Amino acid sequence: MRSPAWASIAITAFAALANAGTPSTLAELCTDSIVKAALPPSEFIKGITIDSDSVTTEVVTNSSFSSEFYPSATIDYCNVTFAYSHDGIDGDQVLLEIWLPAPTNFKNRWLSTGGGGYAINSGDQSLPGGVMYGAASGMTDGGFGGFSNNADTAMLLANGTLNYETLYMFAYKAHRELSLLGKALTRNVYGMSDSDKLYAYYQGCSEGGREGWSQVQRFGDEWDGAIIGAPAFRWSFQQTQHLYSNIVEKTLDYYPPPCELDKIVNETIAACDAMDGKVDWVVARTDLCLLDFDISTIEGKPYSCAASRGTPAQNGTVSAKGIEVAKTIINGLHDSQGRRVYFSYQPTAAFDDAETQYNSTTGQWGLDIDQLGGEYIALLVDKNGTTLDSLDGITYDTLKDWMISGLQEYYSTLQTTWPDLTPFHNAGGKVIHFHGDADFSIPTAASIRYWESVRSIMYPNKDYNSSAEALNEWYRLYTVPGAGHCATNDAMPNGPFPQTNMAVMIDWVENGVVPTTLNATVLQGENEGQNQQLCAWPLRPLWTNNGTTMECVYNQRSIDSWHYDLDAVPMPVY
Ligand SMILES: *[C@@H]1O[C@H](CO)[C@@H](O)[C@H](O)[C@H]1NC(C)=O
Ligand SMILES: *[C@@H]1O[C@H](CO)[C@@H](O)[C@H](O)[C@H]1NC(C)=O
Ligand SMILES: *[C@@H]1O[C@H](CO)[C@@H](O)[C@H](O)[C@H]1NC(C)=O
Ligand SMILES: *[C@@H]1O[C@H](CO)[C@@H](O)[C@H](O)[C@H]1NC(C)=O
Ligand SMILES: *[C@@H]1O[C@H](CO)[C@@H](O)[C@H](O)[C@H]1NC(C)=O
Ligand SMILES: *[C@@H]1O[C@H](CO)[C@@H](O)[C@H](O)[C@H]1NC(C)=O
Ligand SMILES: *[C@@H]1O[C@H](CO)[C@@H](O)[C@H](O)[C@H]1NC(C)=O
Ligand SMILES: *[C@@H]1O[C@H](CO)[C@@H](O)[C@H](O)[C@H]1NC(C)=O
Ligand SMILES: *[C@@H]1O[C@H](CO)[C@@H](O)[C@H](O)[C@H]1NC(C)=O
Ligand SMILES: *[C@@H]1O[C@H](CO)[C@@H](O)[C@H](O)[C@H]1NC(C)=O
Ligand SMILES: [Ca+2]
Repeated sequence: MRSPAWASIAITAFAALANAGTPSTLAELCTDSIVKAALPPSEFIKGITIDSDSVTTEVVTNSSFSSEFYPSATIDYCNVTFAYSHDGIDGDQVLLEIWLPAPTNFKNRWLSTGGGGYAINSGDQSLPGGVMYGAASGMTDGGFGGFSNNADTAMLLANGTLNYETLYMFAYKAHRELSLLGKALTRNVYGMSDSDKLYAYYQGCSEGGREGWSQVQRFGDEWDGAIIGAPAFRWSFQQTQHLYSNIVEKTLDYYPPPCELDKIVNETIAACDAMDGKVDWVVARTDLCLLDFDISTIEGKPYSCAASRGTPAQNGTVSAKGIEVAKTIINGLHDSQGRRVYFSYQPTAAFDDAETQYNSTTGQWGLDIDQLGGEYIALLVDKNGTTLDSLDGITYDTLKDWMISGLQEYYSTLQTTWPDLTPFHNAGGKVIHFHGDADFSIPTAASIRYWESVRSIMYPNKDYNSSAEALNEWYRLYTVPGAGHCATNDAMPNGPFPQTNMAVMIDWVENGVVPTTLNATVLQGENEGQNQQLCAWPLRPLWTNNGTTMECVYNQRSIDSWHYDLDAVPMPVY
């Protein structure tokens, strides 16, 4: 299905315009009439009507952007927006915003971009990362009522009634429509012929990473390359585990002052820094840290934090209870029979989910229900709101039940861990997948588990090393030393971040340059600007020669530490 019938319909419809001459400047290209003429016809996707009167165009020049996801750049583009609707749904309207580079800068590339949390786009933040590489770049509002409306605001029609169109749009349908419509418009507006190759890329992190996988898993032959950071997939497990830290606190009846947990993180970094062979206040081997460092040794160390907005100054010594809370969180969710349900963040990750709140009346720290975890339960399990007011009666076994019932209820929509990527692979697609080693919102092991699922499902007859090698030819996973959730980390400022992924992906797809290691840059601190390379799983980084040479090594013990037997779940969890 690479060249469906509608492609030639669209090209024919555009012929009149092409004859009149393809626009050669941004100003010529960026008019309502040119864009209207380049829209694909309404029958292009069955059940979709494009509102050609809704087209807006605006030339934007000399616009500067900086981001951790692309190098700083100043760009010119045409800002195009238009609306379409799904036939048979009253009042339905979906908005697309597409930034078109000037014709002389266009390099036959399309980029789809995603969102974060319950957002399906990142506003103006992601589109520059395509335009600067000559890609027409697009985002969608998902039909949720505007680009700044998140899916959660449209998910309930009434209490008890889920909006299934919103669910499916958020899960994968909106991105499918964005890429089909965006690519067709791009081909037409730049006068590309049927035989011209339009390279199709995806870039997104967190929920945006899940959205990327939703496309790669279902519409594999639509993509040449997907850049996916820390994806929020395995949805029912991922969202529910946000509440695990709270239930640990409740079960152990101890609500640590934030400063105490901060101290545990700092001492863990100090203790594990050198395990990677380089003393640089970056823990590149959180696997060895998990295996070889016992955080009990931190008990009794004094901590002190100044007062800041809403929180008083905190002084004390790390308590046995504080250590027990931290250890139980790192150990991951187990049910009442001691069987493993899920896994947790790596040591050195901040304890964000365990954040407590101060009661100035009592002078005590108490429960602060994690917003993302609470929202999943209120919105998609209870279906009657977006916040959870209480965790009364909730136990480790309740969390297990929510993970398993959610696996079933959202298997075909939000779960997003379908492990057979054969169509994508057969079409020549490439994936760069990365995940911060100190991610405090999505466990790093969540990404490792998925890569391993794809490996074992797609190469069932090969041994570990040969299947890993085969998968790495087209899907590579890198952990990012010191990085937090889809970002650099102030607690380990000397860590690298892969800022040039789009350039690396283009080199891989279009020039065959395999990213054996992933290009990364230190983006803050005293070594700002320094280049570092990230190892591809299952190899792990190890510095030698007093921290001057990095190698990517095979270490069975480390690899094994990332693999979990979820024996409390009576189903495969990919
Ligand atoms: C482009 O923007 C920069 C600052 O962002 C400004 O210094 C420069 O004059 C602008 N150039 C043009 C042609 O507008
Ligand atoms: C693009 O155009 C739309 C519609 O006019 C507008 O709402 C949006 O703010 C514009 N975006 C930029 C970055 O100019
Ligand atoms: C659901 O109920 C809550 C409070 O009971 C109310 O605030 C909210 O607006 C209701 N949501 C919808 C979609 O009706
Ligand atoms: C942890 O280290 C950071 C610097 O990386 C510092 O700002 C913070 O105060 C430390 N926290 C504690 C509790 O010592
Ligand atoms: C906490 O200790 C610091 C010194 O580390 C001191 O300046 C501060 O007054 C103490 N605060 C409280 C509330 O005891
Ligand atoms: C603080 O504690 C008091 C006394 O137990 C209680 O009445 C109040 O609701 C608490 N405040 C918050 C914000 O939890
Ligand atoms: C939402 O539904 C749950 C489960 O039925 C119920 O326990 C809870 O009280 C409801 N919350 C609201 C605000 O209606
Ligand atoms: C896999 O390859 C590594 C070297 O890359 C080697 O050390 C290891 O023994 C191999 N494992 C097996 C099972 O062959
Ligand atoms: C790799 O990153 C460095 C900065 O660390 C940058 O100068 C270089 O252009 C990048 N390489 C690619 C292929 O983007
Ligand atoms: C190792 O490197 C550190 C700084 O990175 C330096 O202080 C130390 O002298 C070096 N040791 C040797 C033996 O070269
Ligand atoms: Ca180190």
